[in-house]
Amino acid sequence: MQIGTSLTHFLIESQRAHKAASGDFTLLMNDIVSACKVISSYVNKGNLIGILGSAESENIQGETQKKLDVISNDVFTNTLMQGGQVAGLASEEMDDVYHLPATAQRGKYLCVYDPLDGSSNIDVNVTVGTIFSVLHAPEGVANPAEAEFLQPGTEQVAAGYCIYGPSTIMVLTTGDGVNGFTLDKDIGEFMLTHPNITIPEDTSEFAINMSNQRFWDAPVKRYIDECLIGKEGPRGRDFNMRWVASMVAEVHRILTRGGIFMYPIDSKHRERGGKLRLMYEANPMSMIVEQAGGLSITGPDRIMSLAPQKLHQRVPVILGSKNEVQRVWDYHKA
Ligand code: P6P
Repeated sequence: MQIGTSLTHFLIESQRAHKAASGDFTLLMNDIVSACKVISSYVNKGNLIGILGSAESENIQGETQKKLDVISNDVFTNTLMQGGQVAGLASEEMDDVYHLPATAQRGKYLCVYDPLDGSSNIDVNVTVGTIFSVLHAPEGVANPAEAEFLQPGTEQVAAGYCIYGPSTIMVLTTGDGVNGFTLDKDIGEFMLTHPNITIPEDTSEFAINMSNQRFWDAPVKRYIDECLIGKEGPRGRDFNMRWVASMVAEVHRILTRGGIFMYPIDSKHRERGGKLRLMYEANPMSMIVEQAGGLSITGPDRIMSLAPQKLHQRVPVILGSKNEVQRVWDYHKA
């Protein structure tokens, strides 16, 4: 579809292409779009309406919740609950799966989300985003339990994020490529601006939190050391580094110009299994990256093949340009 198509039109055309489609997914996506527009508005207003800073509460991760974390979670949860297209919800900000009120209409999807990823950046006005993953709900189950959410990434119906940066951009895949839509706030519509996104297979830019260097395992130490040696070493070229501490910003940069993002296992996070969460960070971002021609691994394994054990399970994440991630994968097999 050509640049300038609205996301609404794009979804309707996509529905038409799937003859059997009931339209329920289109309605769910419209709910997600509505929630992200509201979150974008709150994020952009920030302290003008006094919503930055701490909510004086903690989530299951033991992280202090920012006011905007809680507000974003409420917006996303209530919008999808009222939209009638889901049978259950789960969020980084809610300890347990969310059961809809008895009177609420149920639908055939589950949605798992990080309503405001990178929120530690909110107070310093750095880019944050919403990450979401859509799964099939089990037939005829009024209140799906945690077990029904624990589906491997390969089972995702759709995945996406909305990045709240200089522009608000919705990036979405339903398993048939990746497309990006920029919010035109004058008309309140997301417009197709990044059709058929593909990640360059090679890169000279890595993203990792270097302060954890002494905790890394040997394969990651080897890879980063070679990048740092640059053209005098085995890579034969110099590398650049970025670290925003906002996964949505890192992934969007990689989709736009290539790169490799690494939050590997390390001795500091080994007990917890890693830093990032499988169900609402690693899996949706892995679907997007793979659909855009990249790779996404834990180090030894493909992330989307993992069988989830717990809703808030953490995993190591190494994703991005195919040839760089493959090199790290090979170092883990060496
Ligand atoms: P660190 C944000 O809290 C997050 O979950 C990801 O968005 C980001 O990539 C990572 O953690 C940043 O971690 O240890 O650098 O603060």
